[in-house]
Amino acid sequence: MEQTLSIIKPDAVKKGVVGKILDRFETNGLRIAATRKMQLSQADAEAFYAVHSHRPFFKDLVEFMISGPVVVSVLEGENAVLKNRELMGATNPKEAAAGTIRADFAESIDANAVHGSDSLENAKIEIEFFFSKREIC
Ligand code: IDP
Ligand code: MG
Repeated sequence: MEQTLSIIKPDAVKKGVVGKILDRFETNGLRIAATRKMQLSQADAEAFYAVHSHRPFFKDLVEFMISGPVVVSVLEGENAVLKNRELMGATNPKEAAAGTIRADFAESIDANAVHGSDSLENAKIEIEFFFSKREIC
């Protein structure tokens, strides 16, 4: 049993597809162990995406992530990290496989609807960034 962190990004929250995206997780064997809607601060977004701080798109990424509320969730299930990445589809929605969340709900590589942890190690760090132990059940 694994846990992974999901973020429904501001573009998808604005579009009103939070329920549709959470349904994809539940329908595909990922249980919602914790979830919260919140507005990230600039410091939150910079800290969360610190690994990308040297990338040319970092400033735009932070600006986008604070442009409106997000929905953060802990997803739990067998192979949850990889399963969530498969459900999400490729980073660039134009390259995302048909039927994936990004293919169906995202417009561009900047506004690409969802974040998902890319490894079990990063999942642990990202979950701790957003949730206390007693919020995950
Ligand atoms: P991921 O979200 O599929 O794991 P990462 O490479 O970890 O992709 O990048 C984090 C986020 O940064 C992406 O989801 C996307 O929003 C943004 N991003 C990545 N590459 C680019 C780019 O080349 N231009 C603009 N934004 C990018
Ligand atoms: Mg990533």
